[in-house]
Amino acid sequence: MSYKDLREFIEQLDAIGELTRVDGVDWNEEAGAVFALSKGSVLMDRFPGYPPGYRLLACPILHQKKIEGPAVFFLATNWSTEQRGMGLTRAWLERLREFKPVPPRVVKTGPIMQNVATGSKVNVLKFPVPKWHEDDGGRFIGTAGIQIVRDPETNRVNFGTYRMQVHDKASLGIHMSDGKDGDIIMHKYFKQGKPCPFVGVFGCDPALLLAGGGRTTHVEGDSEYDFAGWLRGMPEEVIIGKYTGIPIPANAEIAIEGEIRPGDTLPEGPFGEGSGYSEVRDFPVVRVKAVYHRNDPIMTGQMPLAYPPGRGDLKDNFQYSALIWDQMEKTGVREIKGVACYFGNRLIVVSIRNSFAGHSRQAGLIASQCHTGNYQGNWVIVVDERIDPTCLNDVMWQIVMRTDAKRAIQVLDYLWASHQSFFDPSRAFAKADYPMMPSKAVYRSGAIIDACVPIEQDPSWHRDVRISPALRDRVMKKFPGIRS
Ligand SMILES: Cc1cc2nc3c(=O)[nH]c(=O)nc-3n(C[C@H](O)[C@H](O)[C@H](O)COP(=O)(O)O)c2cc1C
Ligand SMILES: [Mn+2]
Repeated sequence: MSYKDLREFIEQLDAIGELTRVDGVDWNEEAGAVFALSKGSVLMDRFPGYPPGYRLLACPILHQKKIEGPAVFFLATNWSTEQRGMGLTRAWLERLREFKPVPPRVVKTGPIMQNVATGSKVNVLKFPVPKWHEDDGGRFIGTAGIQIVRDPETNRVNFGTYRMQVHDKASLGIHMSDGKDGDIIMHKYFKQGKPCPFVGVFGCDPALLLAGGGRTTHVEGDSEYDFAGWLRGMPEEVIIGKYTGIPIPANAEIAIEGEIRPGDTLPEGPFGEGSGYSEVRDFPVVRVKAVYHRNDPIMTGQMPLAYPPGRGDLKDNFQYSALIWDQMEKTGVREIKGVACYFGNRLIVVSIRNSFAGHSRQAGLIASQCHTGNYQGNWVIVVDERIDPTCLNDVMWQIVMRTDAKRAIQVLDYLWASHQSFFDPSRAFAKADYPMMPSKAVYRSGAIIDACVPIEQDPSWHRDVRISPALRDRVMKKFPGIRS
């Protein structure tokens, strides 16, 4: 079962009992709290001060913390498996390997053009844009949307999901972390002294959201559009934007065209992030030239939640895990048996059949440095094959019982970080007595815990203490009253 657009997807969510509907929520703090406190996806309507039908779908497609099982993911990807745990990651990895680009199809017009506003009529606050968290510095749109640019050197169309703060009705802050494709492309325009043409889509189908926010890699030439089309099982229909020449999803709900001018920045934030509030910094501004939307538009959005997880099982992010596994194999790491990511990918656990001296270290270094692992991949743990990375209890046992700290831990420095990193070297550099660009000084250290038993260690030393299957069977038969 696929879906043509967000509206069809919402019907499908409803049919499997994954949708809550709430009316009369205030955009100011209430929408965020309603999403955070409710199960799964929430469709909000009748915001005070807004016409009925101007809706918000808060949908945790890429938000593992709020997801009990993968049902919504299966719906969004038009795919499913009975597998769970490491089996689910492996199944998704196999599915990813079937990827064939499904490029978008250009159409003349579509529902997104039902309402068009340009010039002085532009007003992004005609939608009930939420102030998500109590201490956010303003209202944020595009927290689950796609933001599209075109590489001026290769013409490749790129999109990602980046939050946008509403500064005023025609100005939006754009928060692209250093090193994201979107950020790199924007700076190519700036180096040429040109503004960067920009399209923001603030309500769209989940295939686009998964392609945009999923930290996918793309081989040269492919666009996230090709991935979204493949995920959905049919090409995205797109309209070429009048002001930017950028393809806009024809069946999306809300979109804007605009540009980012070199040197045009405004203070952005704070915003509640996965790691806590990210504080105020100067970020580029999109000056909006046109707003398009369907009748009764549905914004898509979501708010990150962050606090210590408590006693429940920590859920692994199988989407990132499969990507890292794939990228590790593509660089030639042998005998990978499992990958599990936690807290996004801030903790990555890899299991391997340790096959030569140096193998476990290679696996750890590549996991920490491949594209999807690199960004915020603060901690990497490598364990032996018999440890299931989706079971953190066993992973901890391996570290505590089977490693020598001095040998196991390798600290790495000057790694890819984000503006939401807890430790921020730019603060230390602010006092430097030579010219600095503090906003560029976003990097971090990281560590690998190589918890594999060293290959040269004789396995007969400290053999596992276990009850053999034969003894177990004998005793269970003889004393059936005991609990197993
Ligand atoms: C809900 C959601 C919100 C996100 N917000 C941001 C953001 O504000 N800034 C950012 O740099 N990345 C954000 N990301 C991550 C990027 O969307 C992701 O890394 C994407 O792959 C970047 O694409 P790019 O490398 O093509 O630029 C978000 C991801 C999700 C799922
Ligand atoms: Mn990209």
